[in-house]
Amino acid sequence: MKVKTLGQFIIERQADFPFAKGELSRLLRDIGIAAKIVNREVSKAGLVEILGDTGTVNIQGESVKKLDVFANDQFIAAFKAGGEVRAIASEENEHIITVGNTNSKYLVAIDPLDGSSNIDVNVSVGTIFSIYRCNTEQAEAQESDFFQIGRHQIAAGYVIYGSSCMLVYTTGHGVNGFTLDPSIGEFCLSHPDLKTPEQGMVYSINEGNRLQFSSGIQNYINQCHARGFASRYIGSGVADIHRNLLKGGIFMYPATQKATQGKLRLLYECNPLAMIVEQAGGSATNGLVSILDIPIQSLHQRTPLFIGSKHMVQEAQQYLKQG
Ligand code: AHM
Ligand code: MG
Repeated sequence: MKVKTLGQFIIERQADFPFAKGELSRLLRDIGIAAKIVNREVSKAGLVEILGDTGTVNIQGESVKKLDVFANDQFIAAFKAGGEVRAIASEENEHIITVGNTNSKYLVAIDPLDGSSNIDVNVSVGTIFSIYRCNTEQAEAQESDFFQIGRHQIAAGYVIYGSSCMLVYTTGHGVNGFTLDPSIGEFCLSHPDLKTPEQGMVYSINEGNRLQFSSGIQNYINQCHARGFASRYIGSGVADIHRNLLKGGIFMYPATQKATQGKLRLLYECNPLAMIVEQAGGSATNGLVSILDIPIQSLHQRTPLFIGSKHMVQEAQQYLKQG
């Protein structure tokens, strides 16, 4: 069988952008390299007990960083060295990070390790990334340069550190998934032109919050029960949405009484996931409008999220209108 690596695929697809000079290709390649390094550390996470606790010094005399901090540092270092990124917005940093590449065209928004509460218990975690064009005239990018609707994303993707490591991305020309072959250290094309089923049999929501949901959502959940849908909730958004993308289903993180805007972040969680799911034929909404059309006013803005198979999201939205 002829294997196609991520690097080969990216170069092949550069023709999708007639005036591209290869910067986006190089940026995607940099993300792939950083993801491999993060994967290596994630898969060693269980050894922390043996090698030394987080915050202490391991047997090699290196200090052991928390994995989410490690992942953040790793991606930032890759963007800095790669030279294609003007500024970064990360879940781990209150403000944007400018990396000194004043001529580069792109901005990256990233959640370096999503679902990080799952690391200690050997459950999948992920990285989510989103790439925008930097439209500023000034050398130094500003926070407001990131305030673009999700529909303006140039590319988006995620990496899932699971039973295998996968990188899934889109540049607006369909979605492709790559699985890391550890024997050759390369991401290989495993899921070309991914399409999500229009209807699924799975709903994913933290039902522990049920009493805090609006009656519309409670009624939709009742409907899922009545139709015998399976409930699946890992608590790692990337893993839940990845499963539903492949098998069909809906993932919901609605507003609750405590979190009136929901929990998830628009810029580096919901927008990239929404672009991927829409590109695969699914939908993503906050209950009223498409996630990709929500105006953004702050880096860490939150939004309710309903994402997945088109017919399921449409039906949930009907219930949401009831209040
Ligand atoms: P994080 O970015 O702090 O890890 O939080 C995001 C995660 C998502 O991956 C997941 O879908 C959600 O939080 C789970 O939240 P909850 O524990 O409230 O159900
Ligand atoms: Mg997150």
